Amino acid sequence: MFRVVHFSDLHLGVENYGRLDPATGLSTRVGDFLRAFDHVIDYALTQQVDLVLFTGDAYKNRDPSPTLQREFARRVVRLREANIPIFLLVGNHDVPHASGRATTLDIFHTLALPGVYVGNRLGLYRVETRSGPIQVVAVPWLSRHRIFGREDLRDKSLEEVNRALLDWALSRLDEASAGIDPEWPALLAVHGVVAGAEHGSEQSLMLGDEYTWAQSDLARPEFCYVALGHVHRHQVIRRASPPMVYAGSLERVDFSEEREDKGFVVVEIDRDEGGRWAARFQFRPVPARRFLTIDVNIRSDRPTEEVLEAIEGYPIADAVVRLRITIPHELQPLLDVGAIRRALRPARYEVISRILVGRPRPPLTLLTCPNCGQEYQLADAADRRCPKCEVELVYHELDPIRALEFYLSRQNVPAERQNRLLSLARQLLKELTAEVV
Ligand SMILES: [Mn+2]
Repeated sequence: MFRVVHFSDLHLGVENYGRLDPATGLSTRVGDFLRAFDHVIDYALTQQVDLVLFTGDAYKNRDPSPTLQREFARRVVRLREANIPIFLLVGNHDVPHASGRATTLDIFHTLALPGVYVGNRLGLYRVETRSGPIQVVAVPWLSRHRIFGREDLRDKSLEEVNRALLDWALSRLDEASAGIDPEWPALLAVHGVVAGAEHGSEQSLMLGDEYTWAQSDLARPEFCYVALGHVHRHQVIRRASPPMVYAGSLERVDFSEEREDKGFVVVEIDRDEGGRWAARFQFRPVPARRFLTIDVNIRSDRPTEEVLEAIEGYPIADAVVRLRITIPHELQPLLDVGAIRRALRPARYEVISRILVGRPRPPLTLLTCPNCGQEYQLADAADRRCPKCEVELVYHELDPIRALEFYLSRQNVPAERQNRLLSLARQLLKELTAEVV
């Protein structure tokens, strides 16, 4: 019997909802991700599994910092020293934009460490384990630029390119599958989207130009288990042999994953009654950082007390907490945000957003000439008349961006700097109003 640990989508370097930890120089969220990773490694070591199979996306991006690379390598070495091989499949976040550049995992291939395998090309790999060889057919993320030349891609639609990519991959997959020795178990490891997969939050990490595998393309009888990576929600795509399973990510990226279990999959491979290799699998949760949303709908004119009372009912200790307060506009000044923050102190990290109900006061009122359209501030037009047209000015409400624009132009801020400040202001405003309806 063989036992394999299948985990995926580590995404070291994701830092949202984290603070800088002065002791490590890393975000506290990176600390969370490493702790979950340690959990997987510890399990593999204490259970003395035969193989650890990682199905891609080691880091948040293609250029991980040396510190993140060191932390990743440290954990690979722990397995290596225990003679447990690890197979590292290349995911889309590991692939560089230019074909000549290395993937984030290529360094392990270059170092040629015994027991460390890098699935950076579509093909058949033979992994030596203490229980005998396991064959892995690796299907890394298929990068258009790595497979086709620029000329091949010219004038092709995205659909045509993706179809060509899958056709190319399927013929390679046929070749690789033909080389499998039925004497030993064979696994298929794929980083990508399989039809029927339910996406979670990783949408925000995706590129939007993805190709999709048909289940029938991958459910080949040569394999006893299809290990999937890329989609962060753990899910079983197919239960019948060969089972097709997304291990899912080890930590939550954002609140859309609040209710998802995070963990890894333990696969047991043995011969069935017919003598063929077959797999059973089990999901094992890791203690991922808890995410918790608290919604408070203000019903009285004592909003702070209402919020504090609501917080008391939740297990906020050590969780990443999102507090959403729905409050009438006129009550907002009564909200004691300092007191609310103090109440949230046991949380690991807190986000407080307000959903304002009712009509806001205009941030700035200006006067406009109905004739020439020239805008004036009150101080500049004391008699409420346009100095040029001599007609009465009308009040004019400005949204914050227009108001800033007006202010900057009156301050004679250079045009280039104006544009930069306005674009930053738009960004800020977008963040501030993201939760406001
Ligand atoms: Mn991915």
